[in-house]
Amino acid sequence: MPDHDTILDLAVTTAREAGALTLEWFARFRELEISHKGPADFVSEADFASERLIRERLLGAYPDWSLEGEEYAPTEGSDRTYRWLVDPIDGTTNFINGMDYTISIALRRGNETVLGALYNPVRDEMFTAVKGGGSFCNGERMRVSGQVDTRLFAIGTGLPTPNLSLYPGAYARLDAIRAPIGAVRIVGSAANSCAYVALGRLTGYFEETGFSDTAAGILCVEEAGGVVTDWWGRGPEFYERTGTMIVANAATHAFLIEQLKDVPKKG
Ligand code: LIP
Repeated sequence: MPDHDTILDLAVTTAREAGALTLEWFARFRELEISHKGPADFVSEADFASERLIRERLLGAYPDWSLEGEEYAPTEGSDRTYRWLVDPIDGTTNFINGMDYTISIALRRGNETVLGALYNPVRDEMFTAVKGGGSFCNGERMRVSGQVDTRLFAIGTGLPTPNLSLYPGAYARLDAIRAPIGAVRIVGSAANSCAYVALGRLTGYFEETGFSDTAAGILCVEEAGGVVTDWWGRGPEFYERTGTMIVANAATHAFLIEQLKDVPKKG
């Protein structure tokens, strides 16, 4: 088993390569207006190409490990201990509108995330984390915000697309947090939102979304001193399955648990 730094280097190089590849589509997003292709085809070409590249690099280096991505059926390796979780483009709606998206790669050993690389090619920001080794943005150590004043909280969330109606309570939750805080922000990529919490740009973030989008981001937040639970304050055995999660500094986390408790929820 190679050391974590060696594996992280591979994840970082791979995320950068996938970033460069997807930027070629991203740069042409205005062509969608005149293209015969719909937005779904446009983004899925980029998504598939990104995941193919990531699969080749990661499984090429560690052929016995498993890999679960968003676009292809999972690959089950002979070594069941290690599993990559990949989102080749997180923030596809942002992507087709020319806004920030991310590429997320996390490595799981059994039930824990041991390292992750999360890359925003638009801003050229690389977020990395190793369990017990801290989390970094372009090599600089990250710490969650120290903000404790509710009036200055900046809280990220997401409004799922499409079929918002399948997510009851989305607007009620916005309403529940709106009044006392400084700002609500929809970053448009769950992974990037987690990274922004780790960096202190957001004091917290909550959403119901896929775990493969957020596994690397969650480790970044934990390693930056943040709190991660589901909407009921419960641990990974719940939020990894349901995707309902809060990642935040301690003060924002306590605020969100309290404010969201009476709003209709799934999970
Ligand atoms: C999406 C996100 C978006 C979130 C959605 C979904 P996709 O992922 O990152 O921010 O609101 O719930 O998870 O579909 O772009 O990979």
